[in-house]
Amino acid sequence: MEKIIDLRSDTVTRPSAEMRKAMFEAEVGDDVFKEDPTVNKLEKYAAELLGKEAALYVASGVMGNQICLNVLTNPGDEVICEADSHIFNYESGSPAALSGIQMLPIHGSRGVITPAQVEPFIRPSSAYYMPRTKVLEVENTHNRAGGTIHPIENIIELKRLAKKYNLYYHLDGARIWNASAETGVPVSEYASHFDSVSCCLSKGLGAPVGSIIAGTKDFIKEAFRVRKAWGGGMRQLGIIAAAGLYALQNNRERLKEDHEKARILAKAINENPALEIDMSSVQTNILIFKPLKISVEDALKRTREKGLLLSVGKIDSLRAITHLDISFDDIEKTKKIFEEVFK
Ligand code: TLP
Repeated sequence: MEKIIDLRSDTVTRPSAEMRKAMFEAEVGDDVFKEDPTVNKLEKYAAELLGKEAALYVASGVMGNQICLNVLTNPGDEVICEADSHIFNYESGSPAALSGIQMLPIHGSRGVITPAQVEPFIRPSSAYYMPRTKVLEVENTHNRAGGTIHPIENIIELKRLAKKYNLYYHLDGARIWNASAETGVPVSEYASHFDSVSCCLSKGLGAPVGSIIAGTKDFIKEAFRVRKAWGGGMRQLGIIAAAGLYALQNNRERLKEDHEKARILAKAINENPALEIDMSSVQTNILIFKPLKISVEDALKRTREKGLLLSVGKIDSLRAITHLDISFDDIEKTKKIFEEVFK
């Protein structure tokens, strides 16, 4: 049977034989008692990599972001984010449902909001009748903007603004590894500017499950409590944490290859008059592009019939993501399918 080329997300990867071996051999204990040696090793390794005092292994990116927001806020508080951010669009309304807080989305450019845009939206602390602005959030790389990298200079300027107004600063770094692999800016440099960070092990890094959150010791102590309260206290967790550790140790460098594959595909999309892509958004492994002659629905159906899976970027656009189970040959096949479907 022909291989299905699955470009829906970088979450669709399957653990490699080496990763499964690491899982099979993992030493385990009860993590609710903090006695799982593999989880402890993963958390220590991740904290060091991110340059933070402590880290916590959590079930997913959503859980990571939401625990961070919960720890940093009180009910009634407000969180400023970019309008296309994951935290605002794709987390099932959890800020309101789980923490009783509201989001204030600001339209940015390629996922980036500037201090000049943000400052007017910070609520005056004297206005007791307004929500309290408590957190400023940044997503890097930015999923819905097409995997765009948040420039480090702007990250630093936003931090200055956050500190000026006593706001916490949170990073949704689900794909911070991609940003770092592409720019050469170490993940610890990115993370150093934030009070809390959340990063996924189950996207480009190829682990089957899990995310890491990191911050100060006190922050992680509280996060540990919230994780348990939300049913995220897991037991012999080392079995899956071993995959996360393997992913962090072995699969970060190779992300550049995913970016190269995305660029090859982006070039073909750009040259196809039946497709539209903003080439300046092509920076890492995510491509967001529009079919000009058929609907998004039709495009999904027709590519699927040819063994190619895509997802929806925004209502009017398609999304293709390269990842470690996609070869250069798959990219060539994808280009051919695009020529047949989009003409
Ligand atoms: N993104 C998924 C979908 O939810 C859209 C994907 O296929 O890209 N932050 C960012 C920036 C993300 O892209 C995602 C997942 C998450 C957080 C949440 O991670 P999970 O799915 O592990 O909860």
